Amino acid sequence: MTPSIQIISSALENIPWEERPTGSDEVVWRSGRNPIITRDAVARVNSIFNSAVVPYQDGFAGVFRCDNNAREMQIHAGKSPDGLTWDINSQRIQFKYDDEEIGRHVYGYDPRVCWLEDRFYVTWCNGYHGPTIGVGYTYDFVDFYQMENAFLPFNRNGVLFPRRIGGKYAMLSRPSDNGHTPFGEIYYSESPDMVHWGHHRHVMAPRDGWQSTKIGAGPIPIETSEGWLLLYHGVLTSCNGFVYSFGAALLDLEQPWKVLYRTRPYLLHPREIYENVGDVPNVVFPCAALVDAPTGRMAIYYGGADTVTCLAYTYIPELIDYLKLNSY
Ligand code: BMA
Repeated sequence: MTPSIQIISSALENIPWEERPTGSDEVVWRSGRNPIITRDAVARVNSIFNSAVVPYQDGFAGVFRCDNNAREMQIHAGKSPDGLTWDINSQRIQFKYDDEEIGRHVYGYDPRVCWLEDRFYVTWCNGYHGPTIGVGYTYDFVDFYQMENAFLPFNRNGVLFPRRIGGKYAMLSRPSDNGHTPFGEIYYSESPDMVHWGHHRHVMAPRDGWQSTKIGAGPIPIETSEGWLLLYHGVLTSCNGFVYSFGAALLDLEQPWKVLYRTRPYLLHPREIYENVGDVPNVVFPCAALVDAPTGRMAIYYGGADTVTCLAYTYIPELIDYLKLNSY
């Protein structure tokens, strides 16, 4: 193992954690408690999946994708003492906004949450004449404020970096179409003010196998001495439709559009019943990761089969070693 890997992040002693099962040699392993969140957590919802979790006060807070029983896609706030048992609001987040044109709710899904400077920013796939990247923020997971959409439609998977890079805010995104998008590459954009985005750079395209159709950024990138550690989903088109797996990449710290390493094999692939059976079969879709820097532990929150929320674990130094040895 590379002994000198530094993880530039805080300690999180109460990170949800289960050791790798005896006999397993997996670099990423599933929680034995999966799925950790099901539709039963909120009355009259169809599914709770593709959701984002962060440390908050003595516990955790999150923004959850809850599709309701009219199959409307909405995001709800929640809190938890331990990251496992969640109290999720029964009402969707009602953003406060200055401009009705942008704030009018159409749909919202696949949130990410990023602590940046002085607040928690939320990015999500926001309906505005098609999907694009909504941006908002909260200080307390009670009041949420909506800003301008980052991009024109059509775009998905907007993921902020947790600090400015070269003095600018930075975001990954995945330009798409208005449907189920049979293509998709990851781009990098900068902003001086979180409103105006430009200086767009290409990061990664699909390759082969599990990531041959499209790819998209997952959780907020984690800063390490080896580069930004990015988990990303990749899609294969099978005879039976899309299959969503996830892998990892290391991006250059100051020029994150430069990919240093990228996993050829997937890290996690739909194989358990809660990943293979649901509203959309064969999907694992990561949207958040918690990190305890002193131990290197990482807890990954991912959606299973567009129906439930699950947890998986890894040790970051082991993951980085694996990534370097199994890169293109
Ligand atoms: C993507 C998004 C995700 C979903 C995935 C699989 O396009 O809509 O929310 O998990 O498809 O259906």
